[in-house]
Amino acid sequence: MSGPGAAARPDVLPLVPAPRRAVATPGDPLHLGAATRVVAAGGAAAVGPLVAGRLGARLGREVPVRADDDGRPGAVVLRLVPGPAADGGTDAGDPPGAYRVTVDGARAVVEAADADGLRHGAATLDQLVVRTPDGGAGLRRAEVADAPRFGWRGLHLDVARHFHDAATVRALLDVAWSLRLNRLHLHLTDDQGWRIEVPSRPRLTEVSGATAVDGDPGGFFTVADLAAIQAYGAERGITVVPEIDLPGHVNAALHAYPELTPDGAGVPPYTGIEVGFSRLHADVPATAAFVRDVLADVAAMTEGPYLHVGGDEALTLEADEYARLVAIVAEEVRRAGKTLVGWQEVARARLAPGSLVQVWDDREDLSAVADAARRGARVILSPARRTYLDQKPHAGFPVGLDWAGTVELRDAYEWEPADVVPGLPPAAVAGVEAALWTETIRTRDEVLTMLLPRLAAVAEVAWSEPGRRSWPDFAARVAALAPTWDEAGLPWYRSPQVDW
Ligand code: TNX
Repeated sequence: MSGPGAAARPDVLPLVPAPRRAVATPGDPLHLGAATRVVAAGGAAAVGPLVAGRLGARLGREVPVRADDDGRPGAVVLRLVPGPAADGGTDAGDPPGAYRVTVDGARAVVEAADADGLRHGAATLDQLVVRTPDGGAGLRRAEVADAPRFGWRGLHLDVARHFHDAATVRALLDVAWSLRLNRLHLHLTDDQGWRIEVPSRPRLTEVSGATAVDGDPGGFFTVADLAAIQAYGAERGITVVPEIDLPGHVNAALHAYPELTPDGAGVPPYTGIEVGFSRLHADVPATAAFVRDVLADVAAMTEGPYLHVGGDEALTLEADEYARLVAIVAEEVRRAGKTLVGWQEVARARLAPGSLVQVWDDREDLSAVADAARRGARVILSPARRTYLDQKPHAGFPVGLDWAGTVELRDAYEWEPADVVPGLPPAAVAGVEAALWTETIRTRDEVLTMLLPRLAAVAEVAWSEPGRRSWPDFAARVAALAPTWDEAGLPWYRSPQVDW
């Protein structure tokens, strides 16, 4: 069966995010069938199973992976090549993650200088799959040369307000891979629940794993769950960035460990959705040991180089005590050998060069962020009006918040990362991240409906150079891509801004 979008727009290559160069070449699609096999040797072999698994799922048949290329038609070849070339001919050489895809009548070839480039090329290949009139499938003939604009292309998921399980996280990793994203930021702790097992502090999950917004069911990831999520991400080129939100957003911790409160009496669990009221106490003796235990344990189970420590909305902390607490947190991150990531508020504290500051509220004065960047921090852009995909796409939408206004598809698309923070040196922009908070988002289907198609818009802002981006062009490509979401059983929001 032909996807309706694909059939209606045979001229549009449904590539999202927009590649640097893409040409549809003449001729029938490369047939996918019994002769289809993935050929991957050496360093490319690590990517073979991803490509074979995905092609196999689209075809409904097993696709083998072979190390040798016998030259027969039907091969999908993955090859590591020394750069440059994949960038489509710029002189600057290839940034990490660049790739080239060529599909002709005989075979498909994906070439890149690194495995991540092969993974991005594999996602492009996946978007070139087309249903053929005989009921089979093929790959559109095309030549694509592509490279990312930013190195940090993230998706954030809040599993603290409502827990979302490993199966949902895997579905998101599949979507993130398909859009060439490379970070999954998991917001693991907040006032309403604690979602990651910490071996040295078992009460965090024993007690606060059970709570969630509105008394809904809780849940948490074990150390083994997190390892499995990271492995699934790594196969797709996605680094998991765990967040332990400190020194605010800690009611679940204070409830599990009463010694963290000044009178030692602890606090009741919290299941509302107010923010900003809870805090650690710099002068409570148990605080420093708690921060050390938790961050050392979480660092030890984190495969990537980043540890996100939150730092947002500690509204009941004076500036002085906030800075002392962030210094304690930053020291533990350094001791654990990780790079600190924090929300924009941490820019007011002293940070090691190379730390990452994540901007979220651009109604605030962001001069401290620009100052931190001049001292060596790098900046991730998640302006709520553009990238907070927990905000309703339009008034009256059944789930979502609207404190930042509504975020329609075009709002998520038409903005420029370099313009968000006044005075920010352009080289300080690490990238872009979309955020999904879950105060009102309970189910997998709600998660996906909030993300699609708006995540595709944010992904294109993160990946594609400004000169490659235009709304009408994006609208046509995303409409051509949507049938693949239907095919994969992913619910999505039919934005009225697109002619689906
Ligand atoms: C602001 S973004 C928050 C979160 C909320 C979110 C809801 C940030 C650093 N803090 O605690 O969940 O708004 O949109």
